[in-house]
Amino acid sequence: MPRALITGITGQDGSYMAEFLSAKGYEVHGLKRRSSSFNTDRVDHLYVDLHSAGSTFFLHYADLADASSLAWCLADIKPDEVYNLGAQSHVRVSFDVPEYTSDVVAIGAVRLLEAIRRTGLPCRFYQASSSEMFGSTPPPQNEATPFHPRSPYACAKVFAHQITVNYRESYGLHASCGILFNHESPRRGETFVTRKITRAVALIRMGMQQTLYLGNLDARRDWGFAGDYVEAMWAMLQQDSPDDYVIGTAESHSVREFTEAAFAHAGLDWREHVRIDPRYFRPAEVDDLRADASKARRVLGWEPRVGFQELVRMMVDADLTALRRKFQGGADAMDTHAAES
Ligand code: NAP
Ligand code: F7E
Repeated sequence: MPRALITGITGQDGSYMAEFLSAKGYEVHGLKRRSSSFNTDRVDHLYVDLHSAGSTFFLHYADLADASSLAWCLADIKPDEVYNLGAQSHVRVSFDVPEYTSDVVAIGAVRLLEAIRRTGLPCRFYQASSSEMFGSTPPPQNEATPFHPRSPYACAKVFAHQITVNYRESYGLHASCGILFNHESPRRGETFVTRKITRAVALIRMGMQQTLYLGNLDARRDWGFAGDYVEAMWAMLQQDSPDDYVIGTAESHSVREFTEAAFAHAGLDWREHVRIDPRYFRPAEVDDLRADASKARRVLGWEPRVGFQELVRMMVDADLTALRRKFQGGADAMDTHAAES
């Protein structure tokens, strides 16, 4: 039974990755952070009581900011494949906590790579690189496009990307980077723009909210479905040689277009509900991202299955269903997290 270790298993991608690998017959291990409240909602359905026989899903306490915890986990688990998906992944927040973001995203990757090198494990390594690294370089962006990062998050991702390439070249590690464009799902964190919109649409549709405050509506992103993208990550580690791949849909839409589509799907006119709040503007913006993922199509045989309209519908429907279920279940109200970014 192949064994995988996933950092960031409690996040959006980590949860889809864990499901995907479990279905392929892997023993799946994930690193989780100690938190004062439960942070395993996205993977709780995979958990089987450790006391029952045949469990193939395991969580371990560790942190990308804590090198010894990573080294111990690696030595203990001895994975065949390591997926480094853990990160402070919010671009706007990275302007508020640049040092922490750099520590976890950039130095966290070195800690993990160094632990692999020093333990001498013959495992394959996946690094979650980001289209944010392209920043202000115009689209379409592919593996040869120069990086021009526009945030502390993106700068840290460039470092993590380059150090992964460096460990591959220096030590012969089977280490690959997936340069993934934005990918979303009903499990997307509530403060990323797509989920913020679809969640607000559900609340407005149910008469529980009137107004949605957003920032820059002109920014354009290449939005795909997270469930499709974890398959590309896995495919990279199945290749004989490690390499780097751009993953995206090759289609871009503005935040305004996403907003319009999401409200329309719920029978609402977005102009009646959306207001601009400059506090959601960023000190430096990334205007336009659109992937040229032809290498992934050619080498990995990977293509996205879910398109833009289907993604919007999926997310709005999921938020409406969750809200209705919560109310039918008798809860007081849907949690309306105050700290949106
Ligand atoms: P996400 O939902 O924000 O999940 C991030 C994960 O990292 C969570 O499990 C989080 O744990 C964990 N984490 C945060 N700080 C950590 C630390 N100090 N030590 C260990 N784990 C830590 O992000 P995602 O959307 O799944 O993205 C997965 C990866 O792909 C990230 O590296 C992200 O930067 C990158 N990426 C994402 C996209 C995208 O569009 N989604 C595109 C390109 C690249 P908690 O649950 O405890 O917070
Ligand atoms: O912003 C604009 C905002 O926060 C998208 C991460 O997964 O993808 C993600 O980073 C756009 C930006 O994602 C609001 O200015 C307008 O132009 O959903 P987002 P992101 O910054 O693209 C990349 C590939 C990653 O690697 C990251 O980890 O939407 N926008 N109004 C807003 N954004 C937010 N969050 N909130 C607003 O109110």
